[in-house]
Amino acid sequence: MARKVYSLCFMCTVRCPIEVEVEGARVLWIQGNPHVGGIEGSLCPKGVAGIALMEDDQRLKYPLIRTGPRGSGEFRKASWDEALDYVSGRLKEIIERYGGQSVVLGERANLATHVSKTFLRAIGSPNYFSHDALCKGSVNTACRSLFGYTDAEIGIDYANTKHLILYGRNLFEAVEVKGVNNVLDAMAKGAKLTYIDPRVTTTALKAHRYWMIRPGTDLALNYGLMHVILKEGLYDQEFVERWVLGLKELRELVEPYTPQWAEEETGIPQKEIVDLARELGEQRPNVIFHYGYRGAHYKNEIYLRRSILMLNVLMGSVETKGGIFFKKGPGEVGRKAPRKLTDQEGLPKVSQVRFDKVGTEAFPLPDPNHGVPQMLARAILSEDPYPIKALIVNRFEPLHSIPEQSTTKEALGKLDLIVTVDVNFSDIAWYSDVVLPESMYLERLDPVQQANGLKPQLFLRQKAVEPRYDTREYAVIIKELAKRLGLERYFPYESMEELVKWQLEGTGFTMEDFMKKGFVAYTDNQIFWDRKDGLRLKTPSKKIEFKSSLLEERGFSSFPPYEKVKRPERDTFRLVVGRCVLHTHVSTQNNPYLNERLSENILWINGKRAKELGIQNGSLVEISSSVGSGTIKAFVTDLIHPDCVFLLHGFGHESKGLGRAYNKGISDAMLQENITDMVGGSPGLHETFVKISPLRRQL
Ligand SMILES: Nc1nc2c(c(=O)[nH]1)N[C@H]1C(S)=C(S)[C@@H](COP(=O)(O)OP(=O)(O)OC[C@H]3O[C@@H](n4cnc5c(=O)[nH]c(N)nc54)[C@H](O)[C@@H]3O)O[C@H]1N2
Ligand SMILES: Nc1nc2c(c(=O)[nH]1)N[C@H]1C(S)=C(S)[C@@H](COP(=O)(O)OP(=O)(O)OC[C@H]3O[C@@H](n4cnc5c(=O)[nH]c(N)nc54)[C@H](O)[C@@H]3O)O[C@H]1N2
Ligand code: SF4
Ligand SMILES: [Mo]
Repeated sequence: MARKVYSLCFMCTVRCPIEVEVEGARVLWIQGNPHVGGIEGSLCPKGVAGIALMEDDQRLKYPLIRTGPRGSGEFRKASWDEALDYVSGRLKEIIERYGGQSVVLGERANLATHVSKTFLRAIGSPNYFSHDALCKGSVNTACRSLFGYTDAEIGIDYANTKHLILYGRNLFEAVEVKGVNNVLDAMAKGAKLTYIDPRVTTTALKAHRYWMIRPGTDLALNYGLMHVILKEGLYDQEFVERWVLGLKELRELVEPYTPQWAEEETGIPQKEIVDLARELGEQRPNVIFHYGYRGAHYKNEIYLRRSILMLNVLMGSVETKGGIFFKKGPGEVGRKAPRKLTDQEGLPKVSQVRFDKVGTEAFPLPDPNHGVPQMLARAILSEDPYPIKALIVNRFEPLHSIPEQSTTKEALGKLDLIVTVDVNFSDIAWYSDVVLPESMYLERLDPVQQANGLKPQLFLRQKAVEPRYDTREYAVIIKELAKRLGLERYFPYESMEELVKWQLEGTGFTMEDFMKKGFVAYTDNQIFWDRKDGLRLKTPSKKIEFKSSLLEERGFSSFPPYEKVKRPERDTFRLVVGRCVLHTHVSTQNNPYLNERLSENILWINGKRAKELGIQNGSLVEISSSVGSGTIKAFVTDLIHPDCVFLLHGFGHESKGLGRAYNKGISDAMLQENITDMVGGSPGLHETFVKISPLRRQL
């Protein structure tokens, strides 16, 4: 008899709630959880491909220990005891000789992040990092500079908006299912969509207004918009007067940036800029300037993201329906959140300088809870601030997710120990000394997800089927390592059930409560703070700081004048990258189902420029930057701005363990220079210029 299990998708990080139909050891069907508003059965194509991942015989099946040279792919199968004894033995030696700080653990932040952080604190290392800075570090810093809250503590009420403005937030391809459904619902009720991107994406096709902006000039557009909004008094004066610190300074800053000036820089007609400002003046406060999901485009990223957030504030679209809001947690209704291992009293605090120097004068502003991974290779190679000897990687791919792959490879070569926890035979797994396979998401129970929002809720990734191979849950793997290092006192569980029960103590919920619908809610009502007097801002002034103490106390300007962007010359282009609806970053290219749909990337290039260079649609071209080069098929099209070429992220895998994705397409990380927004923390993934030429000998 088939049964239904409520769980959370993990084909990407969005974690959409799902309903899994199971019969015996087989998953028959996965769909979105019908009980969750905005999901109601829907799933994206990658979510559907979860079954293909489960059944993939090329995924990691058992622990591996390397036998040949690094990168040779020569491993032997090991038992869990053998693999864990080996890793803990090597870690012990390294910690004794070089200290706990010589161990770095990096991961894509996930439900077990508190387990990773606990492990590092227990061994005396400050060196935890997540993917956050690579994805949106500067958005995080921008939010903290204005509101005192991180971006993770701020949400967007798409469903009730009257106008959504997206700056390269390609929502209909780089999806979150709930977001997409809510935007479609809002549009059905008459909401407008404005989309800005140098490339015509699916989202552009759905928009009422599309602007093919010159890449890198969004800040100029925003200064032009602000100029009109302030000059014509289109903003929410009551809200701004009550909450904003620094309006006068903003006014002075944008005074010279007329719409005409913005047109020259961005290529967007001035009349259209003025029209948008006036339209929003009518629709406010239920308008959203989307501050970005991936905010890692340019080296002035922090100021672009701040400007987008400031536009929301000017429109008064903060803590209002159809605008942006501050997420509410269980504390809001006098209840307790699930416990985290990091809450434990007695867990050591580590105060040493981090490998990336975040929190020091050299790099004061990025969020130390996440760190800055693109500094890893530099730190390993320079041994500054100290030698790093071991890297533990969980659900993260440093070879593709950090720019300048050649330098990352060089740095990895210097390490004494590389351990990877993954579900796929990723390139970093291929390069590791020990590979520890995690059970894929349908096969495991994970720590509790605390979903703060207008209504605080908890979700659970419940196990749908037993693991097919000799794999384990990450939190159990870490507990076993800690045990071998004599640190088990910080890990008060033997199994995932025990950990989840421990987390739920004091919340008023039990595991059984999740069986019925897959989630539990602390309240049924949406909570909005009073916009007149009740915004609990966490900035020092308790205001929305256009004039930011966070920035200015560290010597950074709150209102920098605009710097013109560099334009490409003759045969060079700005390299811009992004996602598509069929793949998740670098994870799914080997998925049997998704690989069949899309198995390699191609290079979008503007028709006129391609003609000048003698490049035909479908022909091979050489692409090279200062740090790497490769060969790729050209997609000649007028749907992209002439200044840039576009490459889908996630291809060019080198692991032969990925039988279907091996050597297909090229990696953007191989071409990108490692350039960072040193204020906000994100890499400038679109700051690299590449040279394109036709490949003379077509293969
Ligand atoms: N060059 C370049 N770098 C980028 C980006 C870019 O566009 N270009 N984008 C940036 C962005 S926005 C982000 S969010 C990051 C993402 O960076 P990553 O986290 O590195 O990318 P992912 O593809 O999400 O996942 C990485 C690994 O997780 C593994 N994995 C999948 N499921 C599981 C699981 O259940 N358990 C375990 N243990 N492992 C699992 C996958 O097999 C894969 O090897 O990259 C950033 N870096
Ligand atoms: N299918 C799928 N969905 C996903 C993910 C996934 O891997 N696959 N990943 C999730 C994650 S972690 C993230 S961070 C989000 C990413 O969500 P988005 O940020 O929406 O997605 P990207 O594809 O990274 O979008 C980059 C877009 O920015 C455009 N762009 C480039 N330069 C400029 C510029 O100067 N100005 C403007 N306005 N636009 C520019 C590019 O052409 C591209 O279309 O997606 C999430 N959803
Ligand atoms: S967006 Fe798609 S892949 Fe990501 S969690 Fe949701 S259903 Fe899964
Ligand atoms: Mo991301």
